[in-house]
Amino acid sequence: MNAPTLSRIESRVDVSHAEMANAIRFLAIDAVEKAKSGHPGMPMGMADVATVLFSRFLTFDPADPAWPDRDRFVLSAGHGSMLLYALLYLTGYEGVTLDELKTFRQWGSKTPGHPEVGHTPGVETTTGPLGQGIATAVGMALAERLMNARFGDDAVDHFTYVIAGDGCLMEGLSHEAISLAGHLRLNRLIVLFDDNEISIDGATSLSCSDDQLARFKACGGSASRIDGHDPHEIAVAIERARISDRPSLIACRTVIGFGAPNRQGTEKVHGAPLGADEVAKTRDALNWPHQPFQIPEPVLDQWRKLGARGHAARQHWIERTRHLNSASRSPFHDALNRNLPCAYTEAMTRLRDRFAAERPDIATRQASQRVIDAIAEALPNLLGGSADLTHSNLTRAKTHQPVQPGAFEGSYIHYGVREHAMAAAMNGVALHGGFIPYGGTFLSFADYSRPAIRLAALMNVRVIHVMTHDSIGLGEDGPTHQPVEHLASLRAIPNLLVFRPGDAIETAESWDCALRAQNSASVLCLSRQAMPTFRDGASGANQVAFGAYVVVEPEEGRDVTLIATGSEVSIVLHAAELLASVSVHAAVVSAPCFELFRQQSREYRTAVLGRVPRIGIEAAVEGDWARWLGDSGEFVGMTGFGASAPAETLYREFGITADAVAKAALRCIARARMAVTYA
Ligand SMILES: Cc1ncc(C[n+]2csc(CCOP(=O)(O)OP(=O)(O)O)c2C)c(N)n1
Repeated sequence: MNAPTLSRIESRVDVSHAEMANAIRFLAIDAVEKAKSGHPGMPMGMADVATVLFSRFLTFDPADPAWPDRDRFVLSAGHGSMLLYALLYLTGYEGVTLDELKTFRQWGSKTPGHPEVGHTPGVETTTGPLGQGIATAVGMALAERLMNARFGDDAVDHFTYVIAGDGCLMEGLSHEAISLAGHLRLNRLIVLFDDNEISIDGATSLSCSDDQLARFKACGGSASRIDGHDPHEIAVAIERARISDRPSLIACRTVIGFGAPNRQGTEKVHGAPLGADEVAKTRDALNWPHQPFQIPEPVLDQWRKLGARGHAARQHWIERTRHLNSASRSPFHDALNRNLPCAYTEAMTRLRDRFAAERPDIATRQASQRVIDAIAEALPNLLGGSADLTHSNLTRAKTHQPVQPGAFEGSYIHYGVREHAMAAAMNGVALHGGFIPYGGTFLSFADYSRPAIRLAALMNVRVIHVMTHDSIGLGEDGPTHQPVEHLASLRAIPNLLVFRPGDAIETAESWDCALRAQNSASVLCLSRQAMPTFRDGASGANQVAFGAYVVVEPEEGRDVTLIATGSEVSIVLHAAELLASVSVHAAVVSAPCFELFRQQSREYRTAVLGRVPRIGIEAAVEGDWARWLGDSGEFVGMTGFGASAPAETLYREFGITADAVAKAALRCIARARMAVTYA
C-alpha cells in the first residue's frame, strides 16, 4: 500500500468544503421533498464526513464501478440512501443522473428507497435492515485481506469504509460483526459512526446507554471520537485509522438535519420531508440560494474532477496486475472469474461415480464432508467455515487451514457462535468477489441467520449455507434443536434454493447445483443420521437440478405417487414395497429442491407427479406441500414440535413411517375410486 502521509489530508479542492457538502445536503433535501418521503436528516448530518471521505480518501472510479481493487463504501444506515445517490451523481456514475434523483423512490428509478446492489451502479450492498451493512462490510474487509494474502499488494490493496448509525450499532448483529472483525484484526475496516444521538423515537438516551467506543475497543478495535462537522478532524481520524493494525471506529459527533433551523438535532428531521417553509429557511441558513436540484457549475465540476481522479488509480492497478508473476496471474483471474474450472467438474464427476460404486450408507452431512474434501483442491477459492459446529457440520476440508488473527493465508473461518454475522459476512465475501463462501450451523438455528439469508437471496449472491441436523432425525437433543417449520419458512424466501438431499449422490448433486447457481443463495439441509444410497447410478444429468424426479416407476402404471425429501426417501421406498405386496403400484419421487422443481415446465412437473393420488412425506410441517399433492393427496409429517428421544422412536411415535405412508396411499386411492364411482 502507498504509505498514507499527512499531505493526503490537505484539501485538494478549489471550491470550499462547505459548498461541496451542501451540494449533498440539498440534493437530499430536494429529492426527499419531491418524493414526499424519505430521510433527509442523516445525509444532512453526515455530508461533511462523506465529503472528506470521497474527496480525500476513497479510491473509486465511476467509469468502472466494479473495478476489483476499488475501496468499498457501505452505507449501513441505508435509510440515508440519498447521501449515497447524491455522491454517485456528483462524482459522475453513469446512469445516476439528476433525473434519477428527481424520481427518488419512484417505480423504475435507479434511486430506490434503500440502496440495492445490482440496481444502482456504485452501490456495493443492499442495506436498510439496520446492522446488515456493517456485518456485510466485515465480510468485504475479510475477503480483501484473504485476497491480499494470496496475491499481494499489487493486486489487492484496498479499504472498506462503512457509515453506520446508532440503529446499526444497537442491533445485536453489530456486536457479532464487530467482535469477529476485532478478533481477526481486520485492519482495513473503518467504521464511520454517525454519532448524532438521535433515532426515530427521539434521543438515543431513551433506550441506549452503551459506550460504543469502549465496546469497539473491548472487541479488539481502535476507536476515537471527533467533531463530524470539522473537515480537518475527520481527515486526521481517517488518516490514523488507515494505518491502524486493527479495525477502527470513528464516532463522528454530528447534528442530524444539520442546517435546518427548527428541526436539526431532533427526530423530526429523521424520516420526513422538511416542508417548504423549513427548506427555505435551511437555504438561508446554509447560504445556498440555488433552485431545487441546481448545483452551481464550479461545485459540480469539482465533484466530477474528484470522480475522474480514480481513472489513473485504476490504470495503475491494471498495469500492476499485468506484471503479476505468472504463478499468481492466472489464479488471480480465476478467483475473480465466477465460473467453475474444469478441474472442479472432473473432481465432482469422479466423486459421483465413486458414490454410485460404493453406495455408502452414511449421513448426508458425511457425504457433504466427502464432497468438500473432493472439490477443495480444484476450487482454491472455496472459503469454508462454521459457527462453532465444525465437527458436527463436517464443513472443514482436510486441506483447509484456519484463518487466524492477522494471518489470512487459510481457507477456513472459525466464525465462533455468531450465526448471524457468519451469514452476513458470507454475503460480504461473495459481493467482494474472489471466493465462494459456505458456512455451517444446525438447521434449527437458521432463524439466527435468516435476515442475512433473505438479503443474500434478494442480492442474488452465491453463498452456501450448510445446515445439518435437519429434522427430528437428530434425536436426543430434543425439540429446541429439531427443525420442524424451518424448511417451509426457508422455502418461502424467493430466489433461495433449499436442498434436502436423500443420499450421498443427491448430496453431491445438491452441492453442484449450489455452486453453479451464480445468482442464488443456497441452503443444504443435511441429516445427522445415516441413510442408504437409493440411486441406481450417477451417470447422466444431475437429477437434483430438476428439483424432483422419478426414482421408481412401476411397469404396470401408477396407482399412486409417493413423494419425499431427504431421509424420508428411504421410507417411501419401503412404503412402495408394502403397497406392491397388496398389488398397489406406487411411483416414488424424490424432491430435493422445490424451487428448482417449480422452475421446470408444466409438462415435466405433471409427468413427475402423475395424474394419480399423491402422498407427500417429510419429517417437518406441511408448509406448501399441498401445491404438489393437490386436493386428493395427503401429507405425512410433523404437526407440532418434536421431542427428546432416539430417532427411531421419534419417527415411530410421530407416525412418520412406511406403514403410515402405505395406509395414506390406500385411503387416497379408495377416495379417488369412490369419487369416480359416484361421479
Ligand atoms: C432491522 C431494522 N429495524 C428497524 C428499522 C427501521 N428504522 C429505520 S431507521 C431507524 C432508526 C435508526 O436510527 P439511527 O441509526 O440513529 O439513524 P438516524 O436517525 O441517525 O438517521 C429505524 C428504527 C430498520 N430499517 N431496520
